[in-house]
Amino acid sequence: LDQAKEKSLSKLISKMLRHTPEEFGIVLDQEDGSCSIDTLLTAIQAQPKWAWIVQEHIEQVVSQSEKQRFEMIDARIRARYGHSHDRVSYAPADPPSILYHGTNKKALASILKEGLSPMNRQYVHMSEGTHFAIVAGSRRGELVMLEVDTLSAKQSGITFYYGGNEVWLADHIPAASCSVM
Ligand code: HQG
Repeated sequence: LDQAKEKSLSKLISKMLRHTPEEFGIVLDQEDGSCSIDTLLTAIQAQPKWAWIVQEHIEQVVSQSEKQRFEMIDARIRARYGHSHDRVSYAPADPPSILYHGTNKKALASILKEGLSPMNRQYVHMSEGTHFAIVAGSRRGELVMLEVDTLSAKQSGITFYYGGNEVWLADHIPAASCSVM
């Protein structure tokens, strides 16, 4: 796969494993959000544009993803994070004292008032380093970087979950635990 095709296939797999599996006849495991690689492959091949895809192409997308969006375990595959519908359950975990969330200027006033909400996803996404937060926040306008004080969030009763590869998740982050960098 060349880079453009790899990116485009990665987007299709994200759609299938994070957002609308039912649209592709995929049923995800309710606990971990996985399906068998065969199921995913069959669903991809059913798209006329992608009829030529084989398992190695999926493996390439999984291994080349800088963010390690997907995880393959034995004969199964899942998105590590980012789900909009099927809620994947994670074990609670203890985050570093500071996490980063990149957003855009237009969202700032609302975030500073209401805190961070999952919006169209199942969880708020934060990262351990600034790199992925900058990438996330730069997608929709002028970047604003927020620092999340995880200790203060925990004291307000927030549970943190680890999605893997520096990505942390929570149901909500109170405004009082967010500060602009
Ligand atoms: C904002 C990508 C107004 C929030 C990324 C964000 C990430 C609020 C947007 C992952 C708000 C939601 C997730 C509030 C939050 N008022 N706006 N109260 N609370 N927001 O895409 O974190 O490449 O659902 O700041 O890199 O941007 O797909 O979340 O701007 O890791 O693998 O509402 O998705 O990863 O946007 O991105 P998103 P996100 P992938």
